[in-house]
Amino acid sequence: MLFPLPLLVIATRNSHKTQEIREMIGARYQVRDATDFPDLPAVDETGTTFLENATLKAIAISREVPGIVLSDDSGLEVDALHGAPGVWSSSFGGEEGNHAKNNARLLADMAGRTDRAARFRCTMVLAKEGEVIAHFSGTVEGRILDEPYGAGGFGYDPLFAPAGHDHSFAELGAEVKNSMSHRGRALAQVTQWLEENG
Ligand code: ITT
Repeated sequence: MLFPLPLLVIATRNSHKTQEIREMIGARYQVRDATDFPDLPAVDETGTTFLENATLKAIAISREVPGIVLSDDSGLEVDALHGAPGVWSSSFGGEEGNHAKNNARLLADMAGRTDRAARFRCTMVLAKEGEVIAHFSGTVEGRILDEPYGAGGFGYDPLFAPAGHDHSFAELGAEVKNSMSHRGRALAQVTQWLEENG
């Protein structure tokens, strides 16, 4: 007899995040996200840290949907910009979720700078029925390129080359990105925790 895969609802409306998570764990979990539950409330990300915002999303969505909810708050930290865009990564260019404007602002702010060091950071929170169960974090170090390269991935991927690579995440492709990304590293801890804790 075949048992259905356990349901894991991702507290996001960013289809790229869901797609990456599904590529990494879709064989073990039935992955859904906030777009599969049209009546869910919008969550105001009023926190000043990734953990605060991930917690807000996980609590709000897990009050409304059955089972375990996983949130992902993530972004890019650039050393020469004192950690910006950080938790404001998705609206850095002035318009929420506009990746072209975000990338244009990043390139403008980085013009002429020799320190190109940066990292992606991802914090994930597991919650059930409005209560936080556990949280996890992953980072990937790298550098900001002088111009966008590649068409894969999303967000700042065309401008970010992970350490040890001369190509951007957008050029390296999903499999390579997932194997070393901030999201992949956080998610590996999530799945290990779920396996160990049922
Ligand atoms: P949800 O809040 O609905 O999950 P969001 O896209 O607004 O979606 P965040 O508030 O966590 O999510 O902002 C994440 C932003 O950080 C995202 O819009 C990108 O600009 C950037 N980002 C995060 N992970 C990235 C990745 O893997 N590659 C490129 N950019 C990324």
